[in-house]
Formats: sequence, structure tokens, C-alpha cells
Amino acid sequence: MLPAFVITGFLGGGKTTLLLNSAREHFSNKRVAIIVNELGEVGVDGKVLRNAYSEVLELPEGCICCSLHAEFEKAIEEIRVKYEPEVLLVETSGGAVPFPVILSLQSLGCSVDGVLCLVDCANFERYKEDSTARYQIGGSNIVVLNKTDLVAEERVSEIDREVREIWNLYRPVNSFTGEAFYTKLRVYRTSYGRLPAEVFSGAYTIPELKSIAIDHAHTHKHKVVSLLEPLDYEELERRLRNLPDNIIRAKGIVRLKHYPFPVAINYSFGYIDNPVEVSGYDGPSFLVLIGN
Ligand SMILES: Nc1nc2c(ncn2[C@@H]2O[C@H](COP(=O)(O)OP(=O)(O)OP(=O)(O)O)[C@@H](O)[C@H]2O)c(=O)[nH]1
Ligand SMILES: [Mg+2]
Repeated sequence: MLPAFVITGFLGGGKTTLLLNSAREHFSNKRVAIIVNELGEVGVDGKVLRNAYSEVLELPEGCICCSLHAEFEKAIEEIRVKYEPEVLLVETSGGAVPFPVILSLQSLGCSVDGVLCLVDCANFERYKEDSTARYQIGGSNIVVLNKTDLVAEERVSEIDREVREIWNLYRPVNSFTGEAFYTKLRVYRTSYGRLPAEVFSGAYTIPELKSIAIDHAHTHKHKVVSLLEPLDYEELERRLRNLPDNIIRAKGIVRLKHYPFPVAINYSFGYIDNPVEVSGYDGPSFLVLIGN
């Protein structure tokens, strides 16, 4: 069976960063294929990840768990035939729950060796009541408390406690037997998704899922904005800072004045990260705005 890891977690929590900083390092001697599913018909993460991995398949628009189910299955088949990967990594959309993906992977003969949920310690307070975010935590067997560099240690411990409570309430159970799907939760604390190799060693294999009934509501909407002229970084920053409060995430690839390469722009909950070079991208400049 093809081992697979699912990376879930709320918008902007650090899923793609984890794939770049951690997963890659621990699978350096293996053929790794990645599937990214994003809200929005224009994928950003796929293009960013392609700088590090060659086998990246983007599943844009819709979401794996509903409209794209058939395409997801097709993509996995395709990737298996084309790349014969030894490990499959799936980054799910920050606006969706992970169960349908886990089920699809299992039904396609992959062993799901870990479902990692990234928790954004810097913004947890602002999204912790969101039901999708809670099901993402409940749907994982490994929680990664990420962005610990941005908060005090006591705050991380508080979040640790809250996350364990949410996990207990939201983890799926077998609807016939009432038995919990996951019996154990591992919690890691890190920044920029740097994790020890043990997380990816398949040490925490999940038993086969038999039956879960779950509401897969998607609460977030997105809008793609094209940027026709190269902007000054300061101007872009000003526009991002002036976004209405209901926009919680913005990302995209844009051309900036005085920058030789297009850059990936990352904005979440009012925080703008340094632009990261995306060499080789020759498409138009765009930003995807995600919010309620
Ligand atoms: N300070 C800090 N920033 C981080 C950390 N991890 C990720 N980031 C930044 O947070 C932003 C979002 O990270 P991504 O990895 O794109 O998050 P994501 O979960 O893939 O986002 P979506 O796919 O849009 O849901 C980027 O600017 C990252 O550089 C961290 O541990 N500390
Ligand atoms: Mg991402």
C-alpha cells in the first residue's frame, strides 16, 4: 500500500510551509508526490511547492470532499502511474474538513499513516470557534502547534489544553459502535512546521475507518483579483492592510517593481509575511482573497 499523509488545518496555519521545511527533509531518499487542494481556481501553493518538489499535482476549485471527489481519485491514479511515488502527501484546503480525503485515500488503496493538523498559535483565538477548524482538529491524530515563535510559552500551553478538549469532542466515532476512530493524539510544538522524523515514520498508523457521519459544510468564500501593473511592495502592503476585516487570508503570486522574480505573497489575519521568490512562474499576477 502507498503510505499517505494528510496535512490539514485552518487557513494560513502553515501547511505548505510544513511541506517545504519538514516533510521534504524527512523523505529526501524517497520519491514523494504531493497533491494540493486549494480554495480558488488559481492555485498558489502548488506553484510554491513546485520549487521544492517536482511531482506536485494541483487540484484547484471546489474541494476534494465534494465536487472534486472524482477528480481527486483520478489524480491519485494518475500520480501513481506516472511517478510511482513511495509516499503521497496531501495538503487539504484550509477551508475544508479532512475526513472525506482520508476515506478517499483509503478506498484507493493508500494507507493513511498520519493526519496532521496545523494549529496557528498566533491566530487560534480568532478562529477556534469555527466548526470547520474544530473538525480539522478532531479529524487528526497528530496536532502540530505551529507559529510558537509568535506567542509566549504559557499561551502555547493554554492552546495545547484547549486543542485536546476540542479533539475529544470532535474526533469521529464509528456511528454503529460509538468507538472512537483515533485512540491517541500526539501533540508537537514548533515553528515553521519543523518536525522530527518520527512524525513521518509511520509510527502512529491509524486503524481503518469504518463509518463516520459528518457535516462537511464549507464556510469560506474566495475571490481572485488580478493585478495588471507591477506594484511597489509598499503599495501592495498598504492595500493588504486596508482589506476589510472579513478577509482572513490573502495569497498569490505577484510581480513587484524592483523585484527580478515574481513573488509569493502571504497574508493571514492582518499579518503580512516577507515575499518569497517564485522563480519560473510566468503567469499573470493575482491574489486570492479568502474570507467569510
Ligand atoms: N512566524 C511564523 N510564520 C509562519 C510559521 N509557519 C508558517 N508561517 C507563515 O504563515 C503564512 C502562511 O503559511 P502557509 O504555509 O502558506 O499556510 P497554509 O496553511 O498552507 O495556508 P492555506 O493553504 O492558505 O490554508 C506564510 O507567510 C508562512 O511563512 C511559523 O511557525 N511562524
Ligand atoms: Mg497552503
